[in-house]
Amino acid sequence: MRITKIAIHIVELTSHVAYRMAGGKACETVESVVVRLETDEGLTGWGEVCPIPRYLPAYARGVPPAVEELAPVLLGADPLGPEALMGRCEVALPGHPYAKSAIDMALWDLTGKAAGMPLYRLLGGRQTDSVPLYHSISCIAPDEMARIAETVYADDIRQFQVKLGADGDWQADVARIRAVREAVGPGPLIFADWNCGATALTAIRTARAIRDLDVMLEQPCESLDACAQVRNATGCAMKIDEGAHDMATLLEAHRLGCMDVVAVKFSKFGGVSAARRARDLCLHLGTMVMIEDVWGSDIATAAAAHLAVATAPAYLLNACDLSGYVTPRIAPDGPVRKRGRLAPSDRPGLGVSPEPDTLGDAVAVYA
Ligand code: 0XW
Ligand code: MG
Repeated sequence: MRITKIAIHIVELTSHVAYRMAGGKACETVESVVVRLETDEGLTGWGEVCPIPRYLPAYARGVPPAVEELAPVLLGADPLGPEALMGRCEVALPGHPYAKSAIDMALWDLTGKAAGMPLYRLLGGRQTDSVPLYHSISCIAPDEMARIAETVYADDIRQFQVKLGADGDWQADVARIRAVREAVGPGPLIFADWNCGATALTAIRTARAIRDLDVMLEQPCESLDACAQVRNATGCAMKIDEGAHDMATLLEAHRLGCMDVVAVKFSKFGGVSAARRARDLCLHLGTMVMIEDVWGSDIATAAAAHLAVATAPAYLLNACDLSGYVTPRIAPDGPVRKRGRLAPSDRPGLGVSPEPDTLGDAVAVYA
């Protein structure tokens, strides 16, 4: 089988609820990049990457030039066996993991379709029917955040991400955490996410003010050293997100003792292949994982569902139904939240059929 055509589509995704984070980061309407690979045997593979502006060293408009650079490697190549082809892409263009993420995802979709198997089977096999989800709550007024928490609690969500720091008021952040904990009661998991936006001092003061509550902290500061300082000073369990994006940073966070949980996001690491390797290292280290991406719609959500069900449930904290936060749905047959959980399709590959009308015309085609 040979790749005969690469097409890139850009779809604007708008959040159902205005979504704000620390440091002025927001994703009210963001561009998601869809990569479509076509083959001489009539199969089509789909990949998606949706970088939130200012979130990571990644931007949507950076994807098409990277794909153009890699087109000579991809066109005419055998797509089956994504890691082999991605290795050649790494030689041709080192780095740019977020752009490669969409290509690698599309190669896995093709490999699954060629094998006639759902992706989870190629990733080692299904270890569970469905996986738990968390719900991420935008950094807004504490009572509004509590209302959102109550609504999704009624849909059986038991893990809550409370965004902090958007207004630079640490006492408001204390109120946010308290309001959500009060709304959901003592059992559910809460992670308080600063998205790198706090100093160690602010994060320590905030965490000490809620020390009577059971709350996990998430990526309070930009550097892993500062995150470790917060972890040591507060004794609170910590999730590392932005700071762990390759094998070296995973090992560093582990060495510093600040990584109780880590977000394995496809576009941080470079796709499904790289995320699977990262997951395996985390399980070896004894770190629990969340399988997701930065943002996106049905294609990225489907990929997360497949890798998540192929992950040992004891080490899988959750996955994220990104498509549930945004409109439009790129592929209405993609996996959706059901009773607080997510399950992948049993159709071959990712099992998603993107809508041509939603994708619109390709912004670039290589053939
Ligand atoms: C990347 N986000 C903003 C979207 C996902 O829901 C999780 C969240 C994060 O930073 O963890
Ligand atoms: Mg985070």
